[in-house]
Amino acid sequence: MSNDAAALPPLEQVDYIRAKKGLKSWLTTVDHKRIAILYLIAILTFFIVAMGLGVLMRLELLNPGTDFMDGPAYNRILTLHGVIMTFLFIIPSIPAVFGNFLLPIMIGANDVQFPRLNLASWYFYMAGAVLALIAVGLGGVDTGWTFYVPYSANTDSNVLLPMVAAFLLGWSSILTGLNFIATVHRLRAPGMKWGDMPLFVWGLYATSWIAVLATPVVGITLILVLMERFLGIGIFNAAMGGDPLLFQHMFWIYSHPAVYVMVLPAMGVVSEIIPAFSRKKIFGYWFIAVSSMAIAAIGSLVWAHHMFTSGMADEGRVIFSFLTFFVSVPSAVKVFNWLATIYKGSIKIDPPMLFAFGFIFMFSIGGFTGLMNASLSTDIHIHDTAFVVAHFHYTMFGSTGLMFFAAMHYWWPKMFGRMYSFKTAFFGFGLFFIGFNLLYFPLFLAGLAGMPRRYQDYLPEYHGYHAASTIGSWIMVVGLMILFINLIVAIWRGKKAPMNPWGGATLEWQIPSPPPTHQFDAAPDLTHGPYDYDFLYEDEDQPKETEVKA
Ligand SMILES: [Cu+2]
Repeated sequence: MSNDAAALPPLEQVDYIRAKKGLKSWLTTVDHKRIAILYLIAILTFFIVAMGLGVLMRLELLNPGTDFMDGPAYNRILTLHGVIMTFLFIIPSIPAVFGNFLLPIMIGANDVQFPRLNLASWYFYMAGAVLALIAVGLGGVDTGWTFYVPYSANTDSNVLLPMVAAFLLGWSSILTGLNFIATVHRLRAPGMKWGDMPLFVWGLYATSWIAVLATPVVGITLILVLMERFLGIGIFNAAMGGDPLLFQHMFWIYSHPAVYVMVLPAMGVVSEIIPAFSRKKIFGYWFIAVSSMAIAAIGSLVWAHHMFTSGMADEGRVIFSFLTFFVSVPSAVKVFNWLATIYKGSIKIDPPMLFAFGFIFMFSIGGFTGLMNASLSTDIHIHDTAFVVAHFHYTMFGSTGLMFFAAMHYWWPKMFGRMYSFKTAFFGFGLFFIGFNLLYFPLFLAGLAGMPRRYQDYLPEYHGYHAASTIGSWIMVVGLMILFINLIVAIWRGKKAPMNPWGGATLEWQIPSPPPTHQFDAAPDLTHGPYDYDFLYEDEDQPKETEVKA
């Protein structure tokens, strides 16, 4: 055996990035960490494409009248922005990237329960993405991301491909959910009880149940539209004995719980970052864990709050309005517990913690305006206005999107073994935060003043709101690009990352950065809980490196 071979560490000790070379080794990998990176590249790319479409829409709305995009073109760009952001970015974002990378490590396992199925989920995702892009090439679709009938059953634009794309993306989400549920039930390290799991894992677990139980409903709904459109079977068309409201009920029975598929993982990331940078045990561990499950359960009973102006019965409206108020209770419990954890903590403001503070600000605005949407009297007025657009961008983009970027800044050193420039990250965050609020907050005011959503043009009295909003979009995009470039450059130029740069107590901070292919060659010892920091700080300022004992 040559000296070189003897000198090389055993394969499973080489980090997962350098373990095998070549594109094929990535496209056929069953390593959860590599699959996470495949998702990261795809999801970030689609986010940037859809963000570009958003900037184009804002540019058109800078002034009243048509500048470069007429109504039909605007409808197609708007639909594409919505479809990509919803199905290709925000729904898979945190579970597919950080769930895949961290879930097995956080419970002391070497991979998910079904590694090959995990890779298949990525290929379902890519197949859906490719179909969506082909649809763009064929002229796009102009129905809006909600594909409402009767228009989607009759429009000339191509709905078949985008609907099949959404169907395949749904399967990617279902299979990932199944995998995560099986992994949490079967692969926890010996001695790790449910109450020892990090709260991010609880967030993913609750999310996975929604993905498995609710996603099939939207899949069936889209198939029914295609059956009516191509086979002439009357399901939603009133003239053929169908009911268009049935579509709305079925669509939102999935799509409202889907907002919790988006926000529950984000809340899980907040529950990891806040105690680590407050160096304080999380306040009310079980309240947060149970509220994740409560949000998943109650969140499945509120869908018709999207239909308060659809002509549904008053009794129904009152019930769904009440349930929508009710689902905000477990969310408020989480916000209270995060603030209680910060209170009297020894706070360290590194980039991930700044994002977590940003989340609490954005999510609170999104939450409170959600209560305005939930109350029947105000919703009748603000339904389908720019107010709703601002609301869901604060909850989806300002909360989940922001926590996706926070997760990148928290776990980048672990995923790539490199630190990034904090100064640049703070600067990028600042521009993002200012730009975001200048972009979306004026839309609350425009909506209250009657500005409809999805309109390519507007009356002169709305000009001020739109001009401010468009300028905000430029500032925000510059901030985001600075954040992304800072992280990507760090992969090659960043200082080598220690095993535990933030002083975290969950298991990923007790294995090397980046981790080896097989992160645990023996069951990890679980001598302390996920938020017990004392063992790290005994009488030193810096967290000591604690290797997982073989
Ligand atoms: Cu909803």
